[in-house]
Amino acid sequence: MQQRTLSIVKPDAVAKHGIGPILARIEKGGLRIVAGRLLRLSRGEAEAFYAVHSARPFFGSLCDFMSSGPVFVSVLEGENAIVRYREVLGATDPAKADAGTVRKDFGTDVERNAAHGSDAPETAAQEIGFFFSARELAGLGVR
Ligand code: 3AN
Repeated sequence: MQQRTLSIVKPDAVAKHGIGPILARIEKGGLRIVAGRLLRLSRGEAEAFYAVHSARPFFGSLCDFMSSGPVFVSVLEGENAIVRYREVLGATDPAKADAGTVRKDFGTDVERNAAHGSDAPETAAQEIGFFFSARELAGLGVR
């Protein structure tokens, strides 16, 4: 099943010059980058993006971190893209991530874990719409 998913290279990985290497792993993993942009989230935008976690104890710290520097947001497309990208990323906690995964190699801890990938089709659609318009994505899939 062809799917799209949202990727965010987080501020920690951008600061470590991780954009290029992480995009290379995405492409080596068989996923196509169909949209992408460097931007900095405001604190309010980070709160809106992570609204589902607003009751969690780490919410404030997570939003501070996500608005602390530039991020690279992109839309990835491919066969089972959601699960496939989460395999490229590895476990949420870099200490538990498999060797060769993005979070193992670029992450520091559960908060500063280098990159985000959507976790389900509904959240992927919502998260893609948070950053990209339908117009930006029209006609960009490679066939
Ligand atoms: P994932 O991003 O792997 O789907 P979630 O949905 O459990 O993981 O968590 C969303 C984000 O919240 C994570 N990417 C991580 O940055 C942050 N997070 C999760 N658990 C913690 C925690 N215990 N402390 C700080 N931040 C956390």
